[in-house]
Amino acid sequence: MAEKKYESKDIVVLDGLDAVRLRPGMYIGTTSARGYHHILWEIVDNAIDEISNGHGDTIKITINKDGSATVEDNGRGIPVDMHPTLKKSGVEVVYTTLHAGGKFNNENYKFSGGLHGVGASVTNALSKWCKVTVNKNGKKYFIEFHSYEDGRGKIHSGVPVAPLKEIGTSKTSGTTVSFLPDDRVFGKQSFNFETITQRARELAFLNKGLRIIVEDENTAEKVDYHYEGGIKDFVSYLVEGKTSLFKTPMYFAAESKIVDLEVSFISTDSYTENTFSYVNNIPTTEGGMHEIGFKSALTKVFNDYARANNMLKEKEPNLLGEDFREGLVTVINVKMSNVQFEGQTKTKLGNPEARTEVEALTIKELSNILNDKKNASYAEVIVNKAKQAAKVRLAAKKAKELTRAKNNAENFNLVGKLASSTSRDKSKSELFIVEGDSAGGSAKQGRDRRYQAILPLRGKPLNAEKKRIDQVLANEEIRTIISALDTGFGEDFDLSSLRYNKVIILSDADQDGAHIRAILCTFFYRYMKPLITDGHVFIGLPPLYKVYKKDYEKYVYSDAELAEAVASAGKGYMIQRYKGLGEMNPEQLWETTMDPENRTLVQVTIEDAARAEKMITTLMGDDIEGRKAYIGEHANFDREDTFMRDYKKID
Ligand code: TSJ
Repeated sequence: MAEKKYESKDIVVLDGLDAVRLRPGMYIGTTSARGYHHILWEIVDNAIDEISNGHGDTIKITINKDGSATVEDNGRGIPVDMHPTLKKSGVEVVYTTLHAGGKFNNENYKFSGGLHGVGASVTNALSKWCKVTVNKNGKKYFIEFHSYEDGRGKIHSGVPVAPLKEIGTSKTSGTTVSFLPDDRVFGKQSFNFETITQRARELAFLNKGLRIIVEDENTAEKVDYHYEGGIKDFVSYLVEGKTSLFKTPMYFAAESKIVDLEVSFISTDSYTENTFSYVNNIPTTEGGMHEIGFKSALTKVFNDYARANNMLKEKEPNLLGEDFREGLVTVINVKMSNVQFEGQTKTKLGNPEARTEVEALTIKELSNILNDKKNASYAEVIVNKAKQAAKVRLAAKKAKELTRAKNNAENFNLVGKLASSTSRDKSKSELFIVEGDSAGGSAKQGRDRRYQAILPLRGKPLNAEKKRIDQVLANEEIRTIISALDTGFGEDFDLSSLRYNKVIILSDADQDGAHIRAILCTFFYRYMKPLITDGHVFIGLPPLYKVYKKDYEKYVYSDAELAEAVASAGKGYMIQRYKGLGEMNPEQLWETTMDPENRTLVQVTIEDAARAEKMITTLMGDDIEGRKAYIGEHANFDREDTFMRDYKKID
């Protein structure tokens, strides 16, 4: 057989948009719910760029009845004139050319973000249709794009139905875009109001003055976010329910050729620090150069202040950064060009110039603020708290050494409490932390002892949010958990020594149970964060009811399911309600809650640190009313139970 010749004419050049369709993951990461919303944020980003550069002030996002979304701004309107070389209108260029748009041109916009900066054309390529209306120059213009199948199995993506057309007059200016994500790409999905409002609120905080409205036409739900204080309001929002040591958050803004910087922080009576940083509206969860620059400036300015005001004696050593940051809640908002993201999740700012710029600007602004006698109380609160923190730091170091020695001695004590598993295979092994001795006993008898270890918890472990590390360690339940996991904690935490692949919290379906879950998750979040971020923490769901009669038995996990079970049971059924795990015998507990074949586990994940933070504060902080309301609303412990956002249901 003759070899087929491979010639230039055989090389397929994929049209830009068709390439997007072929490999959507390359452009939007995933076609899951996250990707589905990503194509919305691509559009919203464009509107935000226009507004943050001084044109317009309002964005409206609408979830329409047909599943499409509409984004509208009151900016200048996308340019409608003919592109000189491409012979298309500006709108058409933006929508059919990868990486086109004002945001790729530094002359139009000083800095411009975009989640990944792929542009509106990606949204167009992955939509069934896309309609753009531009109000500009007293006129109204319209263009529609569609993705269609040509009858030979090929899908043509994001093709204009007709060139841009003038369709009327207009007294306003702005851009309106509607699009329907294509189910041939995304499957059957829909826009989620909560997901959209959460991010919309964050964007409103990060872009002072921006008004962003979100409406769901299906439910008539509507929110309207607008923060004149910007990230200062963000900080106040984050510490609602905490005890603040300042009247209002500290705030400064500064600009240079390289960065626009905005910082706000407040001191609270908590013992942990929380920094939320953003670059071009993107959360930098892994931190990076801007955070490092801010932190070293903060340490320098406050140490200088303490020395100058005789709060640190000559022979006393400087306080550490961590001392000053104890209890501090900080938001850092940076805008800059040519950002480089690094790190495991590409959320760490790598640009070295961000470090030097943020450091220099912070030193200048913060020193100015502290030099003003009016602000003396801010500085004093922080320095005094830092001095206290330094004292405790030294005490904690001693306590830690002590605990290490003690824990070794107590390991035999642990033997009595922990029923270990027999297999050495870590990947299959699970640790159940079980509320109460009686449920613990049932779990020990009912388990698969090869892979399942049981640790019964007697009292409530203490609230990690409110305690210093030495007090946390003084608690026996917490020490028992640390010993059982074998990972160490805090800075010494070492995930590779983790003895169990899954750590499963089993507590009762009542408020006490919810509280225990919250306490344990808070402890893990504060002192063993990778345990959560690496997906090792789960919540086991026990049944709420058993519906049964002769020859029929069904366990029911939520009130919603109960009616169904009753209906399928027919006449003469009985209902047993389980108030606690302790009411189940070992076989029942195994069957309903522990057996990997039958059980439902919910994975605890933290996608959004700011939100998890807020939730933990509400659950664990001083705001008892807020906590009650929260638990009442969310922790009724059926299958939708949410302690932190984005539980993933597994098993
Ligand atoms: F993503 C998008 F392109 F579809 C889109 C763009 C979606 C939405 C809702 C808004 C926008 C958008 C773009 N709003 N405003 C603008 N502005 C411009 O594109 C623009 C306008 C005028 C000039 C100028 O130099 O006169 C320059 C630009 C980039």
